[in-house]
Amino acid sequence: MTMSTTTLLALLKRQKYEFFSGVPCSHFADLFQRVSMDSDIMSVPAASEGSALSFAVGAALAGRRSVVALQNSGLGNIINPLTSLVQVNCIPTLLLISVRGHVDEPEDEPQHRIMGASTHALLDQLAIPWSEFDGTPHGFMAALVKAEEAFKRSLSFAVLVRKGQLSAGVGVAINGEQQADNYPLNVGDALEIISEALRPTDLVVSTTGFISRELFRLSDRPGNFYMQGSLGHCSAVAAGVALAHPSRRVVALDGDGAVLMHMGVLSTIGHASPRNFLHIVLDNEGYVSTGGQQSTSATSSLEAVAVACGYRAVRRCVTRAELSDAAARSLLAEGPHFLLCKVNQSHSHSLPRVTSRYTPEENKEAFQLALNQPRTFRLQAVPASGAR
Ligand SMILES: Cc1ncc(C[n+]2csc(CCOP(=O)(O)OP(=O)(O)O)c2C)c(N)n1
Ligand SMILES: [Mg+2]
Repeated sequence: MTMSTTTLLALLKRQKYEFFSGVPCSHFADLFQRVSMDSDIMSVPAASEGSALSFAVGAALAGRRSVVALQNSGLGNIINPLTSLVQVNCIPTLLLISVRGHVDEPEDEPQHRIMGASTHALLDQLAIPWSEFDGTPHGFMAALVKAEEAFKRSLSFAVLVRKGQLSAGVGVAINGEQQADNYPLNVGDALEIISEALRPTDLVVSTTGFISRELFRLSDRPGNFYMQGSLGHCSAVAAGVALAHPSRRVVALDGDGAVLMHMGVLSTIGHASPRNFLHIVLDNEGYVSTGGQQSTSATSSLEAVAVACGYRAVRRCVTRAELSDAAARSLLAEGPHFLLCKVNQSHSHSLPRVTSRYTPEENKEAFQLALNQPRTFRLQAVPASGAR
């Protein structure tokens, strides 16, 4: 059974919900775009699930009923404010949790397997009552009534949403791809240009979602470690490799949503300052892997953050020529480098999954083999323009 996001919003409004925040999942269809256009509900696109919940708590303190939407992978980001803020202060909140890796869907991606099998037990352990959405308006209303009962006992309540249960709303079509259309390159173009600048010995750690899948499609090699899950942690993994292996050049291929989720890591990288490290952010101003929901990178200057955090050289590229020059220069001079590349939201129509060829463990083993080959590189003294 499937219910539209228009109906979902209407039912939330009937129950007097007035504030929405969250981090997208593809299961939510166009919910995030639709709520952002709804004048009856104030919405904040949060960088992480923990801050989404905290915004909701702030709104609740100010007297507004709040709902937070997240993927079950985001439970890891939410548990601290959920337990130490929401539960301790008795500020009950409605959670809409999309369930990836449900035990009934063994074909789902491996990064969701453990959380998929643990979501219900985790909520039970935290004493958060929940109900599984059945895909009907009646079922959603019944869940909202149960939420009311929980709120009376100062408890939060979770509604668990499965794949295919929410469909795009009716009325004005919302196309997430329109936002960054004005940039000439897409992720595939950018990865081709970057790949040309790489040496066979360079190591690459790529972020979860379409960026890893495009890299796998265009340039699969043993020196690629494809992150699946752990959104926002790709640059720390890559910088960890760079610090532990100073004789190898290491590249993090990141997304804007991922960087925003754990932006504090930029300060750590600037502080640790691995000279053999290049951080490339493919910024399409949205969460394209989950449907093109808007991120907040269009109104932030991630490159200015990197400068302020102590990266040695920072560049912003939009065109093919700019990216090609910046990638070549960054790979020759001492880092840490930060290269922000604005890209549009288009992708190849058939993006293969990394798991069609490797299990995560096989990918790790291939990467470690590539890492332990004793070839080294020497940094050359080419000044990167835009160096601070
Ligand atoms: C903690 C967590 N929250 C949400 C998700 C769902 N998710 C997977 S990929 C993705 C989008 C990431 O956006 P960005 O880094 O900008 O890459 P893009 O998809 O735009 O290439 C999201 C939200 C997740 N995997 N983990
Ligand atoms: Mg993005």
